[in-house]
Amino acid sequence: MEEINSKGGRGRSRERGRKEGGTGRYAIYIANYASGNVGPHALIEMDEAASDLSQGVIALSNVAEQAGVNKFTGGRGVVVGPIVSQTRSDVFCDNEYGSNFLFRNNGDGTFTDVAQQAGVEDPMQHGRGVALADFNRDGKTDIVYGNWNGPHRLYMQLNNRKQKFKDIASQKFAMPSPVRTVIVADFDNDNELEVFFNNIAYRGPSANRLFRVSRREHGDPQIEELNVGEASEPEGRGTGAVATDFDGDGRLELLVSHGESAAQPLSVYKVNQGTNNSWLRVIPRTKFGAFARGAKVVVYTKKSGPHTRIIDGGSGYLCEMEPVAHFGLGKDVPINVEVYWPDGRSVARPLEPAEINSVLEIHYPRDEEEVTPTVEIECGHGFALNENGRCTDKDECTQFPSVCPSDRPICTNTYGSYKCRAKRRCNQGFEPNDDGSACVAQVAYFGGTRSSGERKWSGLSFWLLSVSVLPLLSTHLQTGLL
Ligand SMILES: [Ca+2]
Ligand SMILES: [Ca+2]
Ligand SMILES: [Ca+2]
Ligand SMILES: [Ca+2]
Repeated sequence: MEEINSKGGRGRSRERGRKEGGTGRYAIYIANYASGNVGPHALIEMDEAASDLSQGVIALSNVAEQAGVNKFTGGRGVVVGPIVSQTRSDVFCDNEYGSNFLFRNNGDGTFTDVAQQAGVEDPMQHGRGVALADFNRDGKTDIVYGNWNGPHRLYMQLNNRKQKFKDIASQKFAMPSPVRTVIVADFDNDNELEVFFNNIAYRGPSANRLFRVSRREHGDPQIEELNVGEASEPEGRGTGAVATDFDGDGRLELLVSHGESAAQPLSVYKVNQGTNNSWLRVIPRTKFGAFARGAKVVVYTKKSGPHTRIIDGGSGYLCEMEPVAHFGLGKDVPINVEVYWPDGRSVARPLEPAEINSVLEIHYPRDEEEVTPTVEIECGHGFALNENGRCTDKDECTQFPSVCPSDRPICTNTYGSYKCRAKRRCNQGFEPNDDGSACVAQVAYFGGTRSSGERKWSGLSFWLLSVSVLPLLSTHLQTGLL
């Protein structure tokens, strides 16, 4: 512990169960700010062999080297949860003067940095607050973070390509600022998530900002800036912030702390909107009864599909979020809740109408509880129970081959729904691409080497092309997309 304190790491996050993905005991991930070859990232775990619980002795050890996370960097933000893994705890670090890390949990106590393959390295920027959420409700975890006076990022995890992300931040969202904490929460309980950027006024005013990121069917989420009201604090020296329901009315309050460059009092804000919206708060527990950091909570609704929250210990930056999955529901009705622990165990149970607008505690399953529940579980539109008693996407195209109308007969399955489109006909020399959204040049082969369809014409002399074939070719190029 001495080593850690002396390095002054700023982003801290608790992680449960490194070995085999979940022992029910917390570990602590520490992002250090390294100086040269001094101060690698640390991973502190309970050393069970050296501990004697009957005597009250709990020994800790730094296992970062064995785990493969002992990297040297300017560590800033850290967030832990199932990011590219289904339930195991992965680690994302946004760093300063160096590439970000995305440590995929290998399930054997080791991690592999997949940031480069995933497209989240962002090597030229200096990360600060970070949070995990599933903005488009496709079951894949997305990452949002702020860069210090650099473009802020909204990385959506792609559904079609494995463990890859793309930045969909709009120009306004990305606008550089001296950012500290970043919070994702549904502040007005309308069932769409907001992103709050806490900025520090350090060379002139810098207002805090709030964006709503709304899911769209078959498209990237829509991003709109909201009026953050008095929480804009243009002169605020904001350093940290948290969202929690202080007064128990089911709506989140926002607490902003200030300091570092000037002493200012804490501020606590209430949200004016959304008083008539429904909500649900879920608190999963470990087998020891502690808050289950690293757990994933999914609430299925009648109309708006599944909403996912990850209980993480240290997102934000210089602060720690509450270990509660807070769901705004708007006018929708929750029908089923599933909780996944880092070791892969899970429970599912239906939600009663009387449980809307309440706080639920969900305990780690006893052995007999994990089996398929005997009670009837509904999953809502587009989802159905699988053989394990968990809700999963319905593949409408396979289950109902004639689900699409005759004028748009080509069916593509999507998460929570499906798409129908017309058969695409392409001109000679072109063929539909994999998802049928465009015509692409047919692929031709010359002596075993692959080349594009246009190369077929290259065997002809250019002179000939210019006389008769070139007009034909250009017609194809213009009308290739029908
Ligand atoms: Ca997602
Ligand atoms: Ca909202
Ligand atoms: Ca409240
Ligand atoms: Ca589907």
